[in-house]
Amino acid sequence: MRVQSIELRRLRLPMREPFEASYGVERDKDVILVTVQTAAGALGYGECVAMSSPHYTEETAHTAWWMLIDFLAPQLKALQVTTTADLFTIRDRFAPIRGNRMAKAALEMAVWDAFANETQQPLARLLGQARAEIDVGISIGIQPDIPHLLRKVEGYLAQGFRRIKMKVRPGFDLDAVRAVRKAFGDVPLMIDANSAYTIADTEHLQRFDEFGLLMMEQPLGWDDIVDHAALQRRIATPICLDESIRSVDDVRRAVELGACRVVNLKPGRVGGFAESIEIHAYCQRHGIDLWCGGMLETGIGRLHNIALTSLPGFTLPGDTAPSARYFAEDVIDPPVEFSQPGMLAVEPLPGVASRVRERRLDKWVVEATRL
Ligand code: OSB
Ligand code: MG
Repeated sequence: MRVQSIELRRLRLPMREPFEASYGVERDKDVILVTVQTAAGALGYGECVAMSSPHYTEETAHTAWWMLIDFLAPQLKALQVTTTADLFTIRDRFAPIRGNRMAKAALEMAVWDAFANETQQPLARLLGQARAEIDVGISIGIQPDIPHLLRKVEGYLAQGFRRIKMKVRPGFDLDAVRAVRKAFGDVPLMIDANSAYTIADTEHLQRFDEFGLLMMEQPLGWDDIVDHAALQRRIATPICLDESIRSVDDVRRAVELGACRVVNLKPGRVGGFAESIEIHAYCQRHGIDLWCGGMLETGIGRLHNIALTSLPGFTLPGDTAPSARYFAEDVIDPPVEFSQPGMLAVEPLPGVASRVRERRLDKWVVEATRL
């Protein structure tokens, strides 16, 4: 397979409801789609998970756009891919460019997707698929008050989601968790603080131990592992790292330091599928619980996350919900739907191209360029 051209499109896709976390509110999905066309005419898609503002990590859709144009796409001009081993060399081509892993992931995943398409192999199988169905949980944004939260939790449990994650921040945390435990008992429950606390809040964070949470996701600094290690020594709740994991080396350092017992893997955050496969292998070797997170992706990123989650080392339900949880209309058709309550089928798709609805997608495009 030879890479012929790369197209970038920026979309503004309407969301059904705003999504609030400690870092801010997301109202529309601002997304870069990367399309790789091969010399034989196959298409591959990749979605950039960078958000419109740098409040989750430092990348934004705007910075990713320019990284892709100025530095990343030129590295793949006329790239030749014969085997999956060649797909792993994309990381080496990108290595001289520091950071910017969301921008890198969008392009790298588009090439994997194109390779699956051109060779007509299911993407999940290329990645190392071990199962045909995955179980999923839901991530609930910060709600205006506890009654709103309880109504949301009730609705998602009724739909069959296998785990509840609630976003927290100082002022919307202990009482909210207590109320959910009181109303719904022993359901699999966790919290995600998106770096809203500091090590000075250790005593406050110890108070979550009484609720038997599955884990506490990224309570401290977005780029920290040292304070997380100190906190983990003083709380019983397992810490899960999200923002501070950018690479397999980050996972190794975090595990060696004792900064986490669980890893949230988002392929779009760590530079793509090759890095994800290595993180998965590391976690399997070291008995670290692993699950696949989400970034409010369109159906394209959603199908990619589902394919990755089919690997055997994903030990806990991920955040990949059906399309309808976020979008009235998705860029793929049919959208991602439950195969049975709380489960998603890993379809044997040779890349996502056959599911993308190009004509529908057009109406959300705000900027486009071909490289
Ligand atoms: O911290 O996991 C996070 C969404 C956007 C940015 C960061 C996060 C999230 C979520 C929602 O928690 C995950 C999803 O449903 O896609
Ligand atoms: Mg998170």
